[in-house]
Amino acid sequence: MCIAAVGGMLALGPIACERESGSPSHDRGTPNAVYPVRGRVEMIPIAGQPQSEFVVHHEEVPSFLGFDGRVGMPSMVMPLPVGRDVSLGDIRVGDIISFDLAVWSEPGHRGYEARNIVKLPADTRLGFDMTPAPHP
Ligand SMILES: [Cu+2]
Repeated sequence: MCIAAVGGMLALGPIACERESGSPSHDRGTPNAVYPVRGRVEMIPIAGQPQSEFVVHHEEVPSFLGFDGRVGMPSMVMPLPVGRDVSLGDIRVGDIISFDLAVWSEPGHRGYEARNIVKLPADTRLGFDMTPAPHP
């Protein structure tokens, strides 16, 4: 899957980057796979600002099957097209969310989008946040 590193934070050389993967979805039919994912919102698209987009720091997705056949997607910060019928509603930067990552993997129709975005409790600990708890 195409992973556009945000702010140059991530070295993602080995991950195949498909230009088409982030294109907005229309009626692409049933996705080839849907992965439940959790993460923290890093950016929210702002109306009138085409550069803004929905960006999530997501946890590892161990079962993810990449377009290049690789299994697993590491935790990373990535822009996510949002499903056409999905409203971000009251989702804000910093929110912890769960969502379904829908993936279309047929050559020529590849793409992905976030669906079923649900806000999780603010104290939800994500895999990449697992620092030792302070001693009581
Ligand atoms: Cu990713």
